[in-house]
Amino acid sequence: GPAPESQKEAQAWLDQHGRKFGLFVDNAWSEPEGDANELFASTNPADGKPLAELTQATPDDVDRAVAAARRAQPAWAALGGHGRAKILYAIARLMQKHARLFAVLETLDNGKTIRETRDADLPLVARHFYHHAGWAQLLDEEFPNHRPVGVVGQIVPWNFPLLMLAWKIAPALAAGNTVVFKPAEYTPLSALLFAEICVQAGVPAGVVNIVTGDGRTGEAIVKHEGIDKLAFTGSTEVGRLIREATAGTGKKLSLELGGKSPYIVFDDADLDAAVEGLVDSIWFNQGQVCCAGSRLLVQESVEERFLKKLKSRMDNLRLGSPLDKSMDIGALVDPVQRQRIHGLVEAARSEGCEIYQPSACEIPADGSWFPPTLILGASTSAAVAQAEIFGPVLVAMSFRTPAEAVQLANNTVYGLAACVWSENISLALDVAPQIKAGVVWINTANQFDAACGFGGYKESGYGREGGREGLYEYLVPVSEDARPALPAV
Ligand code: TXE
Repeated sequence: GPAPESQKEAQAWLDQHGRKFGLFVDNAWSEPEGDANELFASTNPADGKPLAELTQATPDDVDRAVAAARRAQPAWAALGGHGRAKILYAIARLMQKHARLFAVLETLDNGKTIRETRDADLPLVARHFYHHAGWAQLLDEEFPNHRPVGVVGQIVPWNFPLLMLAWKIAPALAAGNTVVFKPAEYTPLSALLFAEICVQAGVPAGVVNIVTGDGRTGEAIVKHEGIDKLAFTGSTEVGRLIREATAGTGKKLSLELGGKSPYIVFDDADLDAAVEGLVDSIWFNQGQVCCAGSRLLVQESVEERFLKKLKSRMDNLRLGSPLDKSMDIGALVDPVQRQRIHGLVEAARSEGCEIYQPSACEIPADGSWFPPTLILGASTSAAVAQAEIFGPVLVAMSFRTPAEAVQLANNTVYGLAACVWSENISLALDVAPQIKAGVVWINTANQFDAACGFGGYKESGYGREGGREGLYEYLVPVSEDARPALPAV
């Protein structure tokens, strides 16, 4: 597993806070045991044991956080791009310096494997801050006719707690906004450690405010009149509620919601590489990934061969303690999710589908786990073929022609991502643009880059995160008369 020092450091950090956390507003912690607040627990999903107690922020707390953000915003904007860049670079460096501690804490709180937090989440987080420090520096030159939106409310889910924080906070700060940020109730810890990084990096009071709590806190942020923009990643249902709640308010909004992404394998694909890509696509993070390749569409002529290879690869996946760096599959975030996934798989079984799960896969006695699962023989309209399962469950279907592959790929209310595998680049390049998805990967999967806009079509939401496109979400055009006069030459 990870170096024992990092594990000790994570426990020491929790102990240092008495395993009880208040809210982080105006660069200060509130008392966790105020009269007005309930506490809630965050548990380690790998063993079901509580890690810490957190404060459920009330509408009054949100009000206090928004007021702090409002007070801080003009000076943060006036600091200018170079001033903000300096601080964002400092955050990026500190995230690298403390990457091990963050990786362990994230693994404890979320259940995802240490290999992923160490090799994917943390490097991507640091990269996101570096990238946006660069943008802050270029802002005055590249966006001379824009200004920050103001105060941004940001709400994220539990599947990539820290990475989603970086996707939200880095561009917002680069563009001169201040934020009220809410992590998911299952996974609040890394955001609270991040609060301390902000102080160390020199982020002025009120620029980053972190409030913990469940959907009630989220709702208070969504409805607060002092918020100019909302950025949300999470379920399609809550996305819909937020759209309704903000209709007619003039709040700017970006939504990154669910997916049911197709993974298309043509008969001329490098099948072994495609199997590896699929392992990454659907079993990375236990399939709790918005862009997971959860629908395999394989050309009929290679279907049997491909499924045979896939099943034997599944037999070699190792499930177990997320802190053990030889594990491929960790724990699911919460028993509620396990129950949901179990229900969907059992419904498919009772409808006559074949359910394949590696026989050697042992499920630990405690905690919330689900084995890697392949479903065969589902109809295109079955719940498992249409609903976002958000677990380690792949549904396989076959097609005969490229046209049929495109038709099946688009047979979904979602449009977040897709993969196309073929050694015929003309075929791949012909098929890719016909798929309605925010990103289409060819002969690869899960390539994320801070410079590249990520986001959806259809019910997967709108707005992009990352790169130049992502910055526009945090800026508004200035009207002609508000533009500063050009300096005399
Ligand atoms: O998501 P929620 P849940 C999907 C996935 C999963 C299902 C349920 O299918 O199984 O959603 O997950 C906050 N106003 N995805 O219930 O509720 C909440 O506190 C404002 C896909 O965990 O959407 C958390 O911070 N905020 C998705 C955040 O919204 C509210 C990732 C997300 O939680 C709120 C997560 C409200 N009324 C789940 N209610 C993806 N595609 O990335 C809750 N929240």
